[in-house]
Amino acid sequence: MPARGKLIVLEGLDKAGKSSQCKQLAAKLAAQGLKVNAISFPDRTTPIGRMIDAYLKGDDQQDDHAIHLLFSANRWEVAAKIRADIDAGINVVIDRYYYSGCVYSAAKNSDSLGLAWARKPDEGLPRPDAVIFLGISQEEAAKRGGWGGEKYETKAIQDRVRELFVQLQSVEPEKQDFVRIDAGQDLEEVAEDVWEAVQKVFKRVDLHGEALR
Ligand code: DGP
Ligand code: NA
Ligand code: NA
Repeated sequence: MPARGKLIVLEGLDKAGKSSQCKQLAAKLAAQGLKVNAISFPDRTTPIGRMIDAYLKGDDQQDDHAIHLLFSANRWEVAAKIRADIDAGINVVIDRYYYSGCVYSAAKNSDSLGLAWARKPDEGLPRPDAVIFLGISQEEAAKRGGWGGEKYETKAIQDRVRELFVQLQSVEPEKQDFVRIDAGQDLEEVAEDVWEAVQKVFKRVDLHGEALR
C-alpha cells in the first residue's frame, strides 16, 4: 500500500512570506514525484469565501462571532476533500488553517471571543501532521513594507496576533503541532529550513505509520 499523504500547514503573521513558501514547498514535493494539493484559507472562491472576502475588504461592522463561524465553515467545506486526498496518497499543503482562525478572531475581539471560544467550531477538522510557523520580528516585518488595506492589517491587530500566536504555542494540544522557523532570514534559507522540517515530518509519520488525526 502506498504511504498516505501528509498534511502540512504553514502559519504566521501577514508579511511572513507564507504564500511564497507554500508555493515553493508544493513545487519541491511535486519535483520529488510526490502528489501534492496546495490550498489556502480563506478560500475566497466559494459562496462563503466571497462573504469573507467582502468582510476583509470592507468596513462593515459585522458581528465578530458570526464572521468567525464563516471562516470556520469555509474550512469545513474542504475537510472531507482533505481527508480523501490524504487517504489517496496526496500530500496537502495549506496556507493558514484554524491556528490563524483562533488567533485573528481573538485578536480582533478579545473581550467576548477568546482563543478557547474560537477553537471550538474547528474541533474535528483534520489535524495537521505539522504546522510550520514562519516567525518574524516586528522589525523584519516592517522592512518588508506596509500591509495591504484589509481588515486585520493594522499595527494594533498585528501586535495582538503576534502575542496570541505565542499563547497558542503554549497550550495543548496545539503546542505539539508547531515547528518554528526564523522567517526573517533570506528567502532561500527559509525555504531550506521549511524543507528540512517537512522531511522530518515525512520520516516520522512513515516510520510510525501514524494515522491522520
Ligand atoms: P490571507 O488571504 O491568507 O492573507 O488571509 C486573509 C486574512 O484573514 C488574514 O489577515 C488572516 C485572516 N484570517 C484567516 N483565517 C481566519 C479566521 O479563521 N478567522 C479570522 N478572524 N481571520 C482569519
Ligand atoms: Na493577508
Ligand atoms: Na491564506
